[in-house]
Amino acid sequence: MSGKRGLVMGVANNRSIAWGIAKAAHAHGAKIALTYQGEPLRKRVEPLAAELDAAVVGHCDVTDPATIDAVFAETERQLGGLDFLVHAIAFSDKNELDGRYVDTTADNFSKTMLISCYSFTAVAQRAEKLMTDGGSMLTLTYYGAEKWMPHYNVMGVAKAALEASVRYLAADLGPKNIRVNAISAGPIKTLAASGIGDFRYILKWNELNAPLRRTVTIDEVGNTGMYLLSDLGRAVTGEVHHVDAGYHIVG
Ligand code: 0WD
Repeated sequence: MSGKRGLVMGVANNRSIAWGIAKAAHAHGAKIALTYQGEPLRKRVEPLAAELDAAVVGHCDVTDPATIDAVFAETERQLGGLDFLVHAIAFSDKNELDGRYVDTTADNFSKTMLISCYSFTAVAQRAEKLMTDGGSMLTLTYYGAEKWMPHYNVMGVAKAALEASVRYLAADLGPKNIRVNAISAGPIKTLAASGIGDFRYILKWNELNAPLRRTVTIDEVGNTGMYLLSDLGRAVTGEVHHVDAGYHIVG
């Protein structure tokens, strides 16, 4: 990763998957830029950025396109261009991540799709312009895109669309040597995960049933991210790679 410049979006705190990826990229020599969502997260992200000597390129709320434009302009100013992009952003109304999918409201359906799915396309549009020498884009998904999972509900539908968009983006951007992949991570206790009903039970279930008989860590997701973001994975695009202790083969 030495000499590579990357924008990592979705660090909320030191438990975030995005933080696991940022740490690994830094350890392998990359120059990182981080965004934050809103003032309260700025206070958490700034000290984390300092640990990695990372640039903080501003507030980004993906529902506000002006903030997306602003952080990409700042990234270009501070890093001069981009070699990789990490999108680790998702949101749905907590009240609808419990109970039945059939009760999803139109409002929350649209919001979940916009923040958890379309935002990857929105940031890919901006990143493409900065990846003048090829590049690698990575998003985060979950097994609930492939199979019904308790309480994952509309987020599962959004992740299925996100995985499809990985394939369409990979086809569009491949001729520019820009690769687009996803990591399907096993459950990890983060801020976002705490909104999902019965999450502790889901963790325990994975621990008991995954082939490796355990759950995964943000550092393990980060290390796999290095394969997809670096030249080690230079022939890999349009892929959804499971980092889940093997749960997807049994679940
Ligand atoms: O078990 C898990 N934790 C898994 C997470 C398993 C498989 C996949 N994932 C995915 C999530 O769905 C998400 O896409 O990994 C990605 C990162 O999630 P995370 O690391 O689990 O969660 P967290 O540390 O909370 O980071 C997600 C962040 C937000 O945090 P909060 O908790 O404050 O909502 O996404 C960002 C925000 O920083 N985010 C936004 N960023 C810009 N604009 C927005 C928004 N509108 N909404 C959320």
